[in-house]
Amino acid sequence: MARTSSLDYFDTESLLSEEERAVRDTIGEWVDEKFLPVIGECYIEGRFPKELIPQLADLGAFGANMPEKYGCADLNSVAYGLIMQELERGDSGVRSFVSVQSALVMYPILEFGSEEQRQHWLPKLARAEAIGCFGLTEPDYGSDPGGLITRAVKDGDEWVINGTKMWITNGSLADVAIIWAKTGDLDDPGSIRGFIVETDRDGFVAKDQKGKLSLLAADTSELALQDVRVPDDHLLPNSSGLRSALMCLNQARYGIAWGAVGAAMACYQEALSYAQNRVQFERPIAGYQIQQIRLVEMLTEITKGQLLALQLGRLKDRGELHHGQVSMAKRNNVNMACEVAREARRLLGANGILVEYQSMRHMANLESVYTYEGTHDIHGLIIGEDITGISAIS
Ligand code: TGC
Ligand code: FAD
Repeated sequence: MARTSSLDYFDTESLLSEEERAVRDTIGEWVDEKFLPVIGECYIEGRFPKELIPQLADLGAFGANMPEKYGCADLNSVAYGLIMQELERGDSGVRSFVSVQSALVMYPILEFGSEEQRQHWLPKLARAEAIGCFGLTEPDYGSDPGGLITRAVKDGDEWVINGTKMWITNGSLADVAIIWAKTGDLDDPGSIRGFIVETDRDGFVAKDQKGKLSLLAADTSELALQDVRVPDDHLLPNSSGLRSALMCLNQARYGIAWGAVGAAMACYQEALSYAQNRVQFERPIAGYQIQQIRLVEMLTEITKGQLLALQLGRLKDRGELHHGQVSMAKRNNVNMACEVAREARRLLGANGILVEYQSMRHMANLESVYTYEGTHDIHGLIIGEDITGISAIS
């Protein structure tokens, strides 16, 4: 007799609270009922389904782990992670959208902003009345963001910002951008600080990144800032150095560690069902040893990823998480999801290349997830430094 609940082979369900399960089920139902019916078409059209954004706001998906006084749901980290898992079970693009808004726009305002900035922006961002993006990466500074050349120079009671940011998720949809820049000039660059920049300011231009073969249902843009002026109170006053930007990345990488499990679960489920129904040589292909081992390996790796994400969340909720652990979970779970998606696509034969099935869409998306928020290699080197005490990065 097949175990019908085999997506949760080790009963991780029993390790979740009632509230955590309820949050997961609410988002999961939304993904099944509202998101999955439209994602295939959006993917082919190359557009993010932005008409669904208000529904995500109604579900409390934005800044879900942030305080109620700013209009957020104040959930714990595990519930937040389960939201990311369920969203990415739909598509990495929708998880990216929510991740950026929450971890990379709301979090820096909460952590490094003034009380006025928090009260002004967080409720709007939670209700998606404003959409945000996060500009750290530049054309010549990806893995090495400490070298960034965007400059913010003080002029009276304003800052004047010049620079180019590349590969910015939500860039063209955004009303507001968190821009990381060095204060000072080229001779004396000063330290890296974060700025809140409205995207309708003079000199701010966002341009869609064309030609992507991954994350087609997501907005990715280049931002050009030419003499963009913002008042002094748009500086995030408590941001200080690259460390502040990296603290934001920890939050987003945490969500990705969970999200990747969701993408892998979708691919495994599709592969299992296909194998049970597709008959070749007068037998379902699930009855052949090669396909069984393929499914067993997928499920084993997913199960390990689920347990890693859950323990990561428990450590985060206890305030005991360190960033090497986040790197290990992001690195392992994304790599695992890439392998699962590829194996699922192969199991599906020719049908596996069609958009009606999910595995190839996830497979293509996960190549971006493998690269962004720190590449697989960079996370390996972060962990390597953590365990040896020697940096092999530079
Ligand atoms: P390094 O000298 O190692 O560190 C500078 C300072 O930061 C501290 N630090 C951290 N703090 C908090 N969290 C972390 N994860 C931290 N990592 C390092 C460090 O202790 C130091 O502090 P202090 O006080 O001594 O100044 O810096 P480095 O220049 O050698 O950097 C190396 C490295 C590899 C750690 C880092 O730059 C890196 O992580 N590179 C990858 C870049 C990246 O992940 N970019 C992501 C851009 S955003 C994005 O991709 C969004 S996609 C979103 C979506 O669509 O979902
Ligand atoms: P590079 O840094 O040029 O790396 C190229 C290769 O060299 C990689 O294989 C890398 O692992 C390797 N490498 C680099 N350094 C070392 C080293 N020291 N040792 C060994 N190998 C090394 N950024 C933002 O700021 N905001 C966003 O919203 C955002 N969204 C993104 C969305 C998408 C779809 C993508 C693809 C990227 C996004 N990024 C964003 C940028 C992303 O974070 C960077 O692409 C990533 O950090 C890698 O930088 P890079 O592409 O310049 O690669």
